[in-house]
Amino acid sequence: MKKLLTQLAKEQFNKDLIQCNNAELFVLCLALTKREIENKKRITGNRKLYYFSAEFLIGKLLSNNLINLGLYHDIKNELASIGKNISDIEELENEPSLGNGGLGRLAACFLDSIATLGLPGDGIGLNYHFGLFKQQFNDLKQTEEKNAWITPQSWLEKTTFECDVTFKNHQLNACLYDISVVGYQNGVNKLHLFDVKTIDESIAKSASSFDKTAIEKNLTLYLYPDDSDREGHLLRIYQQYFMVSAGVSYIFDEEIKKGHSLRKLHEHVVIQINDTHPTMVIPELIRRLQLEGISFDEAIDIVTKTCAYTNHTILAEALEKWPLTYLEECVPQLVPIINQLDELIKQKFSNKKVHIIDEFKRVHMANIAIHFSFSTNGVAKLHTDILINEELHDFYEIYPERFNNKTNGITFRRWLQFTNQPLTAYLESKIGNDFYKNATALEKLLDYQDDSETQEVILEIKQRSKQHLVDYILEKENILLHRDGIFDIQIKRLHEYKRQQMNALYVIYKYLMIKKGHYPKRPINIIFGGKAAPAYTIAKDIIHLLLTLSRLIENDPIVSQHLKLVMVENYNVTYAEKLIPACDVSEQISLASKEASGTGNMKFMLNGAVTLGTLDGANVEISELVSSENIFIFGKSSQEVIELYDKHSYRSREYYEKPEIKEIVDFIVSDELLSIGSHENLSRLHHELINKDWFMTLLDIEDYINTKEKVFEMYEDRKKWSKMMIVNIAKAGMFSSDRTIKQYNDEIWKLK
Ligand code: 26Q
Repeated sequence: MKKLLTQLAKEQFNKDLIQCNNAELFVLCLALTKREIENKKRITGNRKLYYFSAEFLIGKLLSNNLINLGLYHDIKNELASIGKNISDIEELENEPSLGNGGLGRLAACFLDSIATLGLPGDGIGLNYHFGLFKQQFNDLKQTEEKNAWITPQSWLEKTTFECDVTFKNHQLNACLYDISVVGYQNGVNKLHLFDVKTIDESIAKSASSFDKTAIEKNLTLYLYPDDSDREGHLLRIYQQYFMVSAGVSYIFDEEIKKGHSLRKLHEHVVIQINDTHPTMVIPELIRRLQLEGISFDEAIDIVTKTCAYTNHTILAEALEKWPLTYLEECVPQLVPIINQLDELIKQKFSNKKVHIIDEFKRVHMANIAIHFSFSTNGVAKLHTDILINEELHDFYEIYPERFNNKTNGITFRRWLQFTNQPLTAYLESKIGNDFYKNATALEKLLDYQDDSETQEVILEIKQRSKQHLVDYILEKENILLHRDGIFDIQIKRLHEYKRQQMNALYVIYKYLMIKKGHYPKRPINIIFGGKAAPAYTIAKDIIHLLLTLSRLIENDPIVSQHLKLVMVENYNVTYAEKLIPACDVSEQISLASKEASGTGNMKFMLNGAVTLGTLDGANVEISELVSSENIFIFGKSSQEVIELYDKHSYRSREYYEKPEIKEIVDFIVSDELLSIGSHENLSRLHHELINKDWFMTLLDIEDYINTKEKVFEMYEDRKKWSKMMIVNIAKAGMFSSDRTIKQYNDEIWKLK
């Protein structure tokens, strides 16, 4: 065994390894990893990608970096030799929560795959001093705390890069921190996180209260502060412009150092715009190229050939539209350019839906991104089809060749090799190690789907993961789950379209059944995790309902023998890593047409969970791959849902009037729940479901309950269930982000 840490302990602390405490061991692991990364080659090439994103939800990096460096098992064993568990050392790292959810985590998986494939590609983002808020539950309600993560032990590397970013009334000095992104058995790219030199952490009072006008002190303090007021919107514009302007300075610097002419930017540089948040890079690039003596027309041509845009949502409220007056107030230098772009488009096209500035003088960021980039992609087949046929159809008619699909993926280094080491080792023993480099090699496992021994081992591995999770949740949440029960998990941001409320209604259904003496064959554990945006009232009401139900069940000595509900506190990447390996049933129950892709669905499948879902986002592709015997699909189709919206014909009350549904929905405001929870929250949610239900919970509730009952019945055929698990694992290869990135590169980036 290599004695890597032992030697370092002597050098750094003049101690034997065994004399080091966990904090010192953590420092040693970090020092070792950083040194190894420094010795890796920087990935280079003649054409380079810059992935611009307001979010990079990278999660803890120690173990991930060790895996990619090929050192994880050596270090784990060396620690074990002195009686230490590597997971106790991992614990000491703060998680950088520099993202909200799917979009930010996708960016992190992509960076891992880009480096793993040896492609020259850096991330461009912001160094938020406080990540997404820390969620706490008080009085069965979510409260938000600020979430600091930067310490001397963080992965940030201070660089010497500096540039000025100009706003209307100030000029800010940008500085740059890098985080190295090491590929699996490959070289290093960088995640560049820009920061403001004059940032002042002391003005951060709580999770969202601070002086929002002192830009020079607060610009990079928080990831997307609560945007319910005008100041919040302005701050977001400042953040976005700061990121793209500093990013352009960085790119120009690199290009000039390489001796490239900025006239040929598109030959050497490709910029991927991750949702609309970095769209100001387009007018900013045009402005900066003009400052270099390039004409407006030529600048447009260069920029259009350099930029590519990814759309992650079709929810109208998530498409950014900034009032022109806000841009005038923050970044007046962009306004003439945006006006010129708008005129250009208005001359060419009379269709108002493709205009950049609308009649209310709002700037449609997605419209800029589509007109002035060479590629627009959706993130799953169904999502791209909906963009092409519905949401962006008018653009598709203008630029059919620009539209393309890139179904999302996840990095198997983190979501299999790291999170599920027993499964990984077993897979390797069965089918060899090809799948590390070529994920579709997992299909070899299909040969074993009917093999009793394989089926048994797969079930045993799952059982061990469940036991770990039971221990962890008991410690963290003080709830004892049924170790031999079914583990049904829904983890994702709280949003009405994701329909956590529908799962809650199932819990009520089951609770009432148990109360009537109909006990399930086996205990059921229903687990939730997720944060609600601080200003999203209904999402917070749903959390309150879940916490109230959980308390009701815990207080009931009979029901709790058969049913458990836990809403875990502060769900984040680290928590996901503990939950996913233990899951039996993966809840992917969004209203069809609303979830662009989902990526949790892929992580669960890879870890041997079976999906209970609607035909939405990437569930459609999962379902095609595993075929209908190995997935549970329910609910109305996206076409039916789109039609209901078009015709304005959905009335939740009509569904509510059905006695079975009424009984369940009315339980939200029953004496039992009101004696524990808050009248205000519960009755608001109850009212919302009956009178609005914009995301059609009651439309699918019956089908959902019936299908879920079928799932739990099927679970009792342990052989058959294990076969389903095996097929799901075997077919997950398609969802490796290595595949996704290869497609981005072959079809969009063309890096050499
Ligand atoms: C918009 C305007 C103003 C302020 C904030 C925003 C904003 C912030 C974050 C809009 C959207 C987001 C995040 C979106 C997101 O995470 N989308 C998810 O992206 C995943 C990766 O493609 C998909 O798998 C999910 O389906 C999609 O919901």
